[in-house]
Amino acid sequence: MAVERTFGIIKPDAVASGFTGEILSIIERNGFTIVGMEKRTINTTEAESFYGVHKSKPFFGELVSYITSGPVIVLALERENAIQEWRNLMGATDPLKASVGTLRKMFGKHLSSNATHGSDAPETAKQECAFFFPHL
Ligand code: 3AN
Repeated sequence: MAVERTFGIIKPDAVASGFTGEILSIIERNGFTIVGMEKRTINTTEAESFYGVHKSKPFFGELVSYITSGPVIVLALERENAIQEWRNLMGATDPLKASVGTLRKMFGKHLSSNATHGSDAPETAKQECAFFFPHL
């Protein structure tokens, strides 16, 4: 299987709790190469655009205010089958439902503060990587 690229975020709750190093270490142990990484704060305009697909959802406002609430780590990750493997490593969206050993189980707090984000398909991986890493 060919090497694939995906996009990830270590979200504000996980960064604020001091889990950045541990999460990066788990990412590397799971065979991902970090090809892009930046610590930055996402502004409201960027968040509304990034989460545009969720605009009509009742939790959109919560999502935007949360992701802009503090520094995050944005990541471009490569490995074979990266998109699915990164989602497997993150676990279910709701940390309470995530399997043991997944990042959201270990580091997530609840549905909105769920520690990490990951692209869900090849098109979104491409868009999200281009959004945060236009030079890659
Ligand atoms: P995932 O990030 O697992 O692909 P999505 O795309 O369904 O999940 O949702 C995007 C983000 O919106 C999730 N990461 C989560 O933080 C948040 N979210 C999803 N459902 C809810 C909800 N019912 N209430 C609050 N936040 C939610």
